[in-house]
Amino acid sequence: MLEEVARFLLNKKGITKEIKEMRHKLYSLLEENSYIFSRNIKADVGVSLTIKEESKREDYLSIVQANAQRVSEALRVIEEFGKLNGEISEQIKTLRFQLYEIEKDLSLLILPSLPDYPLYIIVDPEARKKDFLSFVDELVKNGAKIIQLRAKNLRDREFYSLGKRIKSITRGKCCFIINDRIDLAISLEADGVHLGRDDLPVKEAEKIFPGKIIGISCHTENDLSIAKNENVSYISIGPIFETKIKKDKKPIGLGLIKRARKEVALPIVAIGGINEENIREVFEAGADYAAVISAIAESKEPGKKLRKLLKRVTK
Ligand code: TZP
Ligand code: MG
Repeated sequence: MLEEVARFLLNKKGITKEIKEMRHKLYSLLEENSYIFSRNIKADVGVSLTIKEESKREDYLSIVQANAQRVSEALRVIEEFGKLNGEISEQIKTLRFQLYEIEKDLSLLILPSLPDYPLYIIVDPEARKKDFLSFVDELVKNGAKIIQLRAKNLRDREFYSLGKRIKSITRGKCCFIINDRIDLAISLEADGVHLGRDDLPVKEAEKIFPGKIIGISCHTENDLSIAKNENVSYISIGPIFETKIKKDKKPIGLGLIKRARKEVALPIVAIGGINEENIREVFEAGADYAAVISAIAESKEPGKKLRKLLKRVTK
């Protein structure tokens, strides 16, 4: 099943090959040890046992998770029985750990992801008071690939109509994310939502906004360990540097990005006080994306500013 997902759904040669090799290795280990002959379908009392959850899966991600779980349980059983005759057990254990990596890689490939483009631009009408829509338009014309609409103080109707206009500017050109408001993300048919620690839990968001990008904010080590176990497309970490947008939040520096890079496979978006001078530091620390508000919103030539920031991290 995992091989089919990698091969036919994701079209990924590398991971398909890895799973195939793993399968062959397992067969040869089992054959060498005559395990295959212990199988007896007719007399197997487990054949007719199915549990309700097995007959329904919500999405591809749950198929991968359920099947990886089955493979892992099967390997565990062989590993235990294998202890009776020595070395096969260790080899099966290696396969089991390899399986965990495969499950993680497949899950990441299945979750919808942010475009492969280092700038995550947050547009906020409070940070850019004049010509807001032409400002957004200029960013898209200058190649922006990720735009998040953040509007903490707009009423629903205003948020919605602003969102509609941004949706039409970004359509087909740029990934459009909504901050905080999953209800508006749904009604605007955005590509994703960014949730803070006080917003709807990811598990609930997944149910009502399936197959979409869900990102969450992390400020502490604890946030990070929670995020590790959630089906999110990315995590944001910050504020990294001093920022006037969140004056009440103390900057956390680059440490959490470095730790996250070692501990989680999820894409990392660095945020907070990022500008031309310091943008390289966040990528050097391990971030995959830099999110910016003021650096671009306060520029007289936002398109030019975007290109300058991009140049700092791509040359
Ligand atoms: N979350 C953490 S810092 C921040 C948010 C929304 C503000 C980022 O704005 P700026 O102007 O790029 O510092
Ligand atoms: Mg928020």
